[in-house]
Amino acid sequence: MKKWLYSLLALIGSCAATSAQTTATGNFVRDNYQKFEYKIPMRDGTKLHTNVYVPKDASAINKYPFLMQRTCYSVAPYGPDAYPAAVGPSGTLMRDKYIFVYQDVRGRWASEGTWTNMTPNLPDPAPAATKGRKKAQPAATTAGAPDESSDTYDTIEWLLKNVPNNNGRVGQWGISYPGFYTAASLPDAHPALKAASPQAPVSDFFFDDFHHNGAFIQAYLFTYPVFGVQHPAPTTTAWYNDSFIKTGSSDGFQFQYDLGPLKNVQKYYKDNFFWQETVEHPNYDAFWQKRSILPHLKNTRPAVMTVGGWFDAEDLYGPLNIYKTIEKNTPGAYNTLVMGPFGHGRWSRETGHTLHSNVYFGDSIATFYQRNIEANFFGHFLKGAGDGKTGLPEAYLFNTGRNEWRTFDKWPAADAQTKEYFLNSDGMLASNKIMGSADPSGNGFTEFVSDPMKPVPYTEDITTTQGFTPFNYMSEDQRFAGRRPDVLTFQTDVLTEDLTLGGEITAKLKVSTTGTDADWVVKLIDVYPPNEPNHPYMPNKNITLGNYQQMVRSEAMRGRFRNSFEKPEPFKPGEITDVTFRLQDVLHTFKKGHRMMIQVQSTWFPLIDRNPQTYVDNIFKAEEKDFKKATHRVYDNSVISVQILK
Ligand code: PG9
Repeated sequence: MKKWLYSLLALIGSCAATSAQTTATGNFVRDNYQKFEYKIPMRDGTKLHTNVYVPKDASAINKYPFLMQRTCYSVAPYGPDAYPAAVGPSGTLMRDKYIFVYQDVRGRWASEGTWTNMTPNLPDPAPAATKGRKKAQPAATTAGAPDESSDTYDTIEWLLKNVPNNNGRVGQWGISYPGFYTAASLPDAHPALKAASPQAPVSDFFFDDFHHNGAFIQAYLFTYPVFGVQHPAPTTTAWYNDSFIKTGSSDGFQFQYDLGPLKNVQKYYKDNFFWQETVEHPNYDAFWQKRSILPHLKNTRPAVMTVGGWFDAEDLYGPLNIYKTIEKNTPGAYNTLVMGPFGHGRWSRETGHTLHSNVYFGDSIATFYQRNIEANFFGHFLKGAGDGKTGLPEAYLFNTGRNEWRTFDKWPAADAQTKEYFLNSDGMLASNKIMGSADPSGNGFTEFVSDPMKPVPYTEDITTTQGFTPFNYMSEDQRFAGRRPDVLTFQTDVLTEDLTLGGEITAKLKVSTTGTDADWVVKLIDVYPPNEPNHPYMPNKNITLGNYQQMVRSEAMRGRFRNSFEKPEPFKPGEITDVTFRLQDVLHTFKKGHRMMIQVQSTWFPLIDRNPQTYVDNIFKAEEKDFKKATHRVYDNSVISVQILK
């Protein structure tokens, strides 16, 4: 779509928003919706606090669908006369009007019960005797508690019967952890659940949020006070502040920058149940496996539109893998994917989608998504024909190098061509195999000394906290890292024509180390030419685009899990070893005159915790003495496999 159209949309949107919000009381929700608070009983008797906002013009002849969010982050404000400034995933849907439902999940805030992270899904439906629904079975989650699918089923059943003037249809959406609760409603879903949009959903904590390929995301240390306590007080105190209070200082999360072993964190979290669980389950064992929602996404009946952001540092694995899992397990389901040029959840805001100081694609992109994609999806299935003829594509993805949306009828695209680039020891990233000269045997390699006491920072200034979780690094200039001797750099020649990567990226490293353990980080970078004019979406005054090395995609792999995430293995010193792992998908055009670059390193601090590089059973319990320098080699028949689009 033309840029002028985007800005026109944005202008219309912002006018509509202001006009809608300059109402009698100055609060659009209070003026247009009636609030009700309920304690909805689940099948095991546990009551879940639920706020319901009903459009004031709802009636027997003007019925509305439900649009629900279930959350562990509090449905504040509490109290029958306390109204939020907005409801729904965006101002667009708030003005389109739905019966908006917000529920504190089991064990959180004003709801009863016991909280458990990423509630494991109960076994598949019990026999017909229980109306095809799971029985509340003990031990599968916490004692006697059902799962999120059951709680959502019971909530929907209750709402349909007890909230007047509903049209019998229910939608669910949620961003991040609420995105997990949306996906967790899909197994054995209630028949009235017609449309679900998991957005930046957590799918599996061993690959989303708390770990990336088994490497612990140390930058999340300060979030444990939120996720490792039962029943935070049902107040309007933002849970975010709660995490600072619990860590006893206003900058409570500074301790994540401590170069000591993680066992030192114990003094902060000795009675934090999620920290104990994280520490006692360093491998992908049953504890984490049963908390993944992916194995349960089968026979999906509700229409699904999964949404993610290419610059989402927290949950990029989640949206891509929820979409792909449903596609694989339930071919023919209405299952679509939207990936925009956003950070975590930034598509839901009317304004302010800036990805901190770097790339910024403007408010009109989010407005376009809200009005042309999200409103269409929910409107069709909850108010319209509901026959799946939404006119939306299977995949609506934004090309971050061309600054434009592109639609696909399959993702990864059917016509994507796989191409392999070698990490040659002469620093070239070449698709033709140029053997390095460093080793007469022809096995060229590049080597570096990795010192866990001098780790590579994940961002230029690690003292600048990035808010709740790491963020800015997803598009940050990587020249600060490339200058280091412990960061290997490989780049193509200057591109003589545009090169579009669209699809999956796999790193197939051949490495060796003098140690017995090592992590591997691979970063895909777009190198701008010296004379690149400033882009409309790189307006940051501090950034001169000349020679900018923009991070496009990056991922870590804890080397001990190279053969199995469940059964870690040490490295044999000096032995050439395969370490193969997936970076998350991408849609990015490297323009003519740019270069494509790969950086390889072994530390990424404090984004991921430091690998002692001496194999120990549990890195969370490593001692100072275990942290040792090691010399790592990357052999030039290492390959980065990408998918190229015309
Ligand atoms: N995905 C985000 C998150 C989940 C759990 C821990 C930390 C962050 C989120 O819900 O915002």
